Amino acid sequence: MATKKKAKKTKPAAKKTTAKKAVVKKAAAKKSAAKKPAARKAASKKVVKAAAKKPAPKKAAAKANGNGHAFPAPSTAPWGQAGKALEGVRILDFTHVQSGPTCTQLLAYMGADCIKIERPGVGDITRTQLRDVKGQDSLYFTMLNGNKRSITIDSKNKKGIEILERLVKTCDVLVENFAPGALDRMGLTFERVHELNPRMIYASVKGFGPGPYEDCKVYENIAQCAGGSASTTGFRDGPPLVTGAQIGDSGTGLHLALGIVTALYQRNRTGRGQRVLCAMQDGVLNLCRVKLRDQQRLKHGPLTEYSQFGEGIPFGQATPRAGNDSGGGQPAWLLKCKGWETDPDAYIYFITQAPVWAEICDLIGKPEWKTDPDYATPPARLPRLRHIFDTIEQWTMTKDKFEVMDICNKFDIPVGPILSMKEIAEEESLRATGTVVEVDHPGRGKYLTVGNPVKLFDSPCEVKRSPLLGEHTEEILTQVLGYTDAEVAEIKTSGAITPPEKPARAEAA
Ligand code: CAO
Repeated sequence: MATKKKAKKTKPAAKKTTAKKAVVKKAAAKKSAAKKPAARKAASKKVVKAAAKKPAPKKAAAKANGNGHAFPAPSTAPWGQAGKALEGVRILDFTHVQSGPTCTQLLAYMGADCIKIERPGVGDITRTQLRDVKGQDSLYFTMLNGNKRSITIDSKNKKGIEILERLVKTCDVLVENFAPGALDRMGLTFERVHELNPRMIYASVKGFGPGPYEDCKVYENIAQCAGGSASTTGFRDGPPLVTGAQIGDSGTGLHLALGIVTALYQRNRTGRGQRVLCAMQDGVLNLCRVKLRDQQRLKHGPLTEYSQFGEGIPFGQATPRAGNDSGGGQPAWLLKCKGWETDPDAYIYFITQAPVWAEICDLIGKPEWKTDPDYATPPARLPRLRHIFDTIEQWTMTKDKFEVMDICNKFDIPVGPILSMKEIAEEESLRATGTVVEVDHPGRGKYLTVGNPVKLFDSPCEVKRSPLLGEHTEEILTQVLGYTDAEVAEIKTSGAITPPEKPARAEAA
């Protein structure tokens, strides 16, 4: 009984929303009633309908609220003490590997209660991948699953499905990134989930959207290749290259997070959830938008900001690889700095921004370029970029990358040092802002993770360690789902939350 009571307590989302609706209705009713005394007696529902039809009350609301919507009065709580942005949102996190976990970790950072479902005895495959500490959860896992709770459920066990369906009823968002069809095979089709909980937002990452490849499994680099990134990365005379930034996985996770919060926002109005789908190919292409821009520009002549133009090399049919060219309207290149012979990261990215051209000329000892017609204007410089950057490099090679940065910043010349991961890990300013965070883990000890890169000033982020496999199973069964102790004991013998007798196939790479 006690546990059931607790379970009821832990359903704030639905209650809050209903309460919020009531406030909205009441506010609208008040305004409407002020104009039309006859309506005063009407039920708040009717008043809202009337407000929608008649322009006068709408105007009144707009006057009061700026854009015509009724909102709660601004909180008087001090900044950061009015609750987290996504407090009250509960997520059924059926994600694994990288793309899905990136999304749900971010939502958990924003305050959502993220319940990660893992296979008993196995868990997310990344727990054991690329292990650095024997027998402990890997950094691959721990850095993508902070701020979450873990429950083990065998989704192929009858009782397991029953527990999952109970979770569906109490969550706001289901996030998954299984291979196409896997969730359907568990019986958790969108239709079934929507039937159980019409408010559920059902969010998926897949490799490809509907089309010829929709059934394919996809990993990071496949998405980079299929989304246009690889063909436009690297040097012209070399093969396509994948990038270190995980734009296929983490990039798509970010897109999905935006889709989810947008769907939550729409649900406030419609009362119903919806499907949200992010295909990794689409996510990568979205990040490569400027390269599709260049593809279309090719029809109208050479891409003059690409160094291949200055080198007199003709363009082909497709956007070429641009090496370290800027990709924007301000020519730029990567230049060696002092120590480059031994330090692989002794480089600086140097942008010859037009408004500071005169300062650049003075700095590198070429004041005559300020007035020389071959160098004085951006179009004149385009065919000579190679020579210009070689000359600037003669100057940067006399200083280390931080000296170049300091000197150039004084003149507002945009430059950026190549920072190694070692330098980033040790960078104090990133620690100070919570972008790099050290957390303590009971198994592996202290480790660094990337905190919330999005800073919300009224929803500060506290980064917590990742959960151990099944660490919160009992807590979730009793406190969230309301199972009694006797029922939990029964669940324990059903095989729904414990590994099957025959160990699952070892999947770690
Ligand atoms: N209990 C029981 N079974 C479970 C379970 C649980 N709690 N959780 C997962 N499973 C099962 C699934 O039901 C599925 O079984 P069936 O195929 O028999 O139905 C199985 O585990 C494996 O799912 P999967 O096919 O998704 O996993 P995989 O390792 O073979 O493939 C990946 C991995 C990433 C290629 C695939 O999931 C995928 O393409 N996902 C979509 C794209 C994506 O997110 N890619 C990014 C990955 S990060 O680089």
